[in-house]
Amino acid sequence: TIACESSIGTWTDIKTLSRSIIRKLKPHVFSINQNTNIIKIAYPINLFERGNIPQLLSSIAGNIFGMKILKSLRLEDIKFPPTYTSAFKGPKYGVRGVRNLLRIRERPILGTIVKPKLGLSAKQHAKVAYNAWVGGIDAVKDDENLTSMAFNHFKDRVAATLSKRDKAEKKTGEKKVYFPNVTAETGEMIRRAEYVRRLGGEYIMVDIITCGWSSVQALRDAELGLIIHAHRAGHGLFTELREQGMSMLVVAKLARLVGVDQLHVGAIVGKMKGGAREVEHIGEEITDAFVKSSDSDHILAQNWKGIEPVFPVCSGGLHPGLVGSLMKHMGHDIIIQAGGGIHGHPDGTTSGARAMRQ
Ligand code: CAP
Ligand code: MG
Repeated sequence: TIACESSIGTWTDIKTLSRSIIRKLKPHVFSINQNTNIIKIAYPINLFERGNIPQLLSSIAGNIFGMKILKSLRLEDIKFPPTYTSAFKGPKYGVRGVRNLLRIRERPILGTIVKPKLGLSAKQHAKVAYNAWVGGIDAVKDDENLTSMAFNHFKDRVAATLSKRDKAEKKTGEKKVYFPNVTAETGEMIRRAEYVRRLGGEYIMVDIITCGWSSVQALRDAELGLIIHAHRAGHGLFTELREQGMSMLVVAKLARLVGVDQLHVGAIVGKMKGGAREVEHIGEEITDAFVKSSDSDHILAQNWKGIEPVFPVCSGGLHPGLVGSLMKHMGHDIIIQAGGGIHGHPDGTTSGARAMRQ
């Protein structure tokens, strides 16, 4: 039923379905494991429009999730052939581009989220950002629900914060970056991104789940010359339950296809859910960093030709005391972010940033 509803079938035999359609487009259920309840289905490539994520999801993660015949269903993974991945641009910058811009070769990139999430004025926001940068943080970002607010307009905040970035660079002699949250209706989002570019920003941040795949793809395809930081707020709506929904691994693969440069994947030791195995696995899949012959072809299959790796972001409840154990799991090719773990330092943001850098 899953294969059928997701491709050419429906609940009953239909006179309009010819033998030739069946021959060309029928799916193949090639593995059913009755112990694990894992089912693997192969679909002919012509069932899918190249470059169209909504069409892919309407097919294999569409009607079938609402059908009475299934008690529960979870989409755990998708493997794409090169003919499918090649229709997408993927990240413009990815791990390489970010490291080149920041001129940081070995260590993890350090970021902070300005806190409180909401409430500071544009000027106060810029000041907190400055304090974090001069303490040793590389990147400052807006929080996921900070867009253009009555008390903190997007344009004012970007102008004030980028001007503080210039000052922080001058003071420290290091490259500093700011990820303004452009999340909004697609047209407005692109206009906000263009504004960031005009003011000399190199980055934007977007909430990929709440904006939606086509909106994020439009942002990437606008070719604005900006690095895209992807926040995943809301993914838990469908990734949390073990027996229902869609895995974060699938989200990460789709995010890589549409072309975000860095993506929140979980922090294992922090405040958010997500076990070590799951988070490490997502990290491996989007960076291609650990392509080992001892691993299953599953990981090797991720070596998408011509598509840059995504930089994994570990965030949520982190503080200096957790950096060691986080890096034991994730290695050094990560972006580590701490909000509360920096601004909660008893001596304030600059000391928190310094502690994090140390
Ligand atoms: C972290 C954060 C991020 C979470 C999201 C927050 O702040 O800004 O949104 O990291 O989770 O608001 O919680 P703290 P994930 O450092 O103060 O926790 O990265 O798992 O998507
Ligand atoms: Mg946040």
